[in-house]
Amino acid sequence: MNATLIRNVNGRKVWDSRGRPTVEVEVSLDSGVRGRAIAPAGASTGSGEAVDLRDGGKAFGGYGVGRAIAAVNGEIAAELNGADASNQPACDRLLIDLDGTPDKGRLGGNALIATSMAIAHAAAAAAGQPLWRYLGGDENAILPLPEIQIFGGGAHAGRRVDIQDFMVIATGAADFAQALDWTAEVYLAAGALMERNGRLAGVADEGGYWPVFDGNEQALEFLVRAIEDAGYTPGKDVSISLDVAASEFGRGGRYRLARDERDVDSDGLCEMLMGWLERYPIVSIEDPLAEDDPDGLIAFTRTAGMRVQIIGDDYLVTNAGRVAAAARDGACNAVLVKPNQAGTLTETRAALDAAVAAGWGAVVSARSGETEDVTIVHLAVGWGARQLKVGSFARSERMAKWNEALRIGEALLSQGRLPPASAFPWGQV
Ligand code: 2PG
Ligand code: MG
Repeated sequence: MNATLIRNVNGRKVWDSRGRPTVEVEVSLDSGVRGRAIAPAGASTGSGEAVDLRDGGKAFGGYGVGRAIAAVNGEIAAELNGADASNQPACDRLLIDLDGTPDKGRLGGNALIATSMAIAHAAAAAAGQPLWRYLGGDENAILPLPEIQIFGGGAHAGRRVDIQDFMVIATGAADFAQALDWTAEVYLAAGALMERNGRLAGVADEGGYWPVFDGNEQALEFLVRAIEDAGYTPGKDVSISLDVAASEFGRGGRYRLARDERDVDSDGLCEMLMGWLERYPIVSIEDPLAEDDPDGLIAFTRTAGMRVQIIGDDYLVTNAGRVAAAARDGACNAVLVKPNQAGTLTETRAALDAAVAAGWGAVVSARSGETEDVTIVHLAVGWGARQLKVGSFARSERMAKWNEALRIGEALLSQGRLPPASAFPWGQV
């Protein structure tokens, strides 16, 4: 018997945070040890990411995963039978070749990523280790700095405002637990502020407050006030991070800011964002321009890249080749790392490695459709990614991740300590 050989792969339909079906995979090894993982799902997706296999038709709004589950229990299980779970690259290679398409659409990115992550969990379990330690060892393991949403928007909030994520980063916190404490206070203060102003209307997809604002910039004004109301100094203790998700409202260099009733070109959007960087304590900005606007991204990075983190999400889709090319071109200075954009863990890791090689930042990220699965927290720690984005500070598909990080922190030699400020682009100026 070889303890780490795969004996069984079992797919089942489970449900995500939007009440949509998704794929869970359980991998069993020769020794009887098991690993399990669930695929998340995006709403604002990049056109270059691995695509989920969905059933279409009327049931569940077309989001059924019957075909993806059948792929797991059929072709994927047969192919992986006897493969060595402790050789993740070889297992992922089997999955990639078996699918055979550039976008993983035949077997489904959802089927592949759940399988790939379940293999890693099984291998870690066989080694008797938590996944973070199995991936990275003890010596340099450190918790990531959390990036936490306060207001949702864009595709996650019925396009009530155009900008997608208004987030905070506790740039002054000494450790992870303190970063969560401060964020909890800001989230609470933001809710109270919304209520006092007659704007409290529930939460968006990732648990941030529903954005009842008169314009995009008003969300920033409210966010600064919430930070102050909670007793912190904006830009020192707690800073602002945005995901503009500009691919959702821009194409061909034209952008429609519906909430502001404004149409702008690439230069106009850059100018608006530069104005925000002047007026608000913003340290990080994701997808400032659309995925089809590389010239705009290069121009924005040239202007703002020295003082702020510029993250590529839709533009880079967790793809190592794209990260390397963007680094050469001078577009962005950080990558968002979403395992299901790549489709396997090996490809996800390659994108992170490409970012590190370029001297870039990296933010491991959840999707807007999530579950209780906490794999990404282990990846962020085990791979040393230094930053983690999970959505807001409410709802258990989000809190499960923050809580898992607290547990991991207790086991680390670095305890809950966060990377030094100099590890981040905004700490270098
Ligand atoms: C993003 C993510 C998370 P989605 O754009 O970064 O906020 O959203 O999963 O819908 O792509
Ligand atoms: Mg994004």
